[in-house]
Amino acid sequence: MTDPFTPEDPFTPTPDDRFTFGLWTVGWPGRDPFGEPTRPALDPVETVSRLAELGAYGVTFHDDDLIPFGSSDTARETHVKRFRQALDATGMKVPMATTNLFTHPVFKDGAFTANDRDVRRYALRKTLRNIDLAVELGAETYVAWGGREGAESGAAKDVRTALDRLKEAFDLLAGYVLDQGYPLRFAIEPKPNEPRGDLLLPTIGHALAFIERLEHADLFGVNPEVGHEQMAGLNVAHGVAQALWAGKLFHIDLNGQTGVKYDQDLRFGAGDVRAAFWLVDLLESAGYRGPRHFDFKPPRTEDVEGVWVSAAACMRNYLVLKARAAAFRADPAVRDALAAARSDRLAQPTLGAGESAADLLADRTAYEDFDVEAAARRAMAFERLDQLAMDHLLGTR
Ligand SMILES: [Mn+2]
Repeated sequence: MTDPFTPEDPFTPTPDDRFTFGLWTVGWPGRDPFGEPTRPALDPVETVSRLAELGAYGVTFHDDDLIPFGSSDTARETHVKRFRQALDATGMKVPMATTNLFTHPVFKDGAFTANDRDVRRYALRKTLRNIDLAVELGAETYVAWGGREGAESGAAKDVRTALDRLKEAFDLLAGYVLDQGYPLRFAIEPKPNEPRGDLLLPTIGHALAFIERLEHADLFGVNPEVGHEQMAGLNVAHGVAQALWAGKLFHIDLNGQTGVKYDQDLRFGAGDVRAAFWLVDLLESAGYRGPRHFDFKPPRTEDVEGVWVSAAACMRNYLVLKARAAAFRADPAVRDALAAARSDRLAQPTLGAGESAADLLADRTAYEDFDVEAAARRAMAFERLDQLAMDHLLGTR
């Protein structure tokens, strides 16, 4: 058997695979609500070079990942310069950036929807400043995760008014991007809870509906995260499919989660591997062109070397699942099973070309002469199809 981490391995990533990682992912030192960090902070320069060696395409960042909060302008310039040199030296790209609007205590009641107006204005300034840097570094997508936009109690946050403020913020940011002529789009990241008891825009569906109310809705899409949908007990592939259907899948956060519990941020492929299989099958078959971005946390049991093992495994699992999904789709037995499941017929419009409600009412075969009992007796044969998928996923086919 081939060593999984040697170049001869067929699942060794290259930049063409478009794998990206947040600086905060591998850089997470392992601080959690119950324990101190178990690892040292990573220098972004080291992160860029290690990820480049592993075959990644690029990195992404929150402003504070790159420039520690409160840095002077001189220190800021130095941090950006070192980072840019690391990018130039490795060829790594920065396709996405985002703002940290949740760590500093000033954001304890949120940022764009904080009850305090001065906090909201500060949050907008912090975001505008990082948008300028994101564009300078070549980012095409700006992710907006609500962070602490939410509440723990009922009367503390008037949700309808908070959504007015959230719309106001996004309308301002989009207007700025248009005025500057920046080639940047926004991707809203839903999450149901954590760190707040309840967050605004908790699922992909909530975010898609919200976007339609924005002044520059065409500049906004979603950045679904696997684990965030699964924290709400939802089917992530279904949610991502709806985002694709709406033309709104601007970015994606890949990771792992085992059901409805705290935000685990496991490496991609760990957790619900069947959900990961169907998600990769969807992204690949739909021709999704964006980065495959990992937003995970190497468990705090790992040392720094373990961090790189975990990061490499995210990419490896994606490529393994991609190969398994391709084999599933190419299998003649699967094609037969899809035909037996009559999956192709779903693509046939329910009405004939130009058929009206009156025409349908006049069609006796659709109702009066329709043999309901015979149609009810037809088997759908989905189990055979699904077991073929299991066999491919498990490598037994
Ligand atoms: Mn997460």
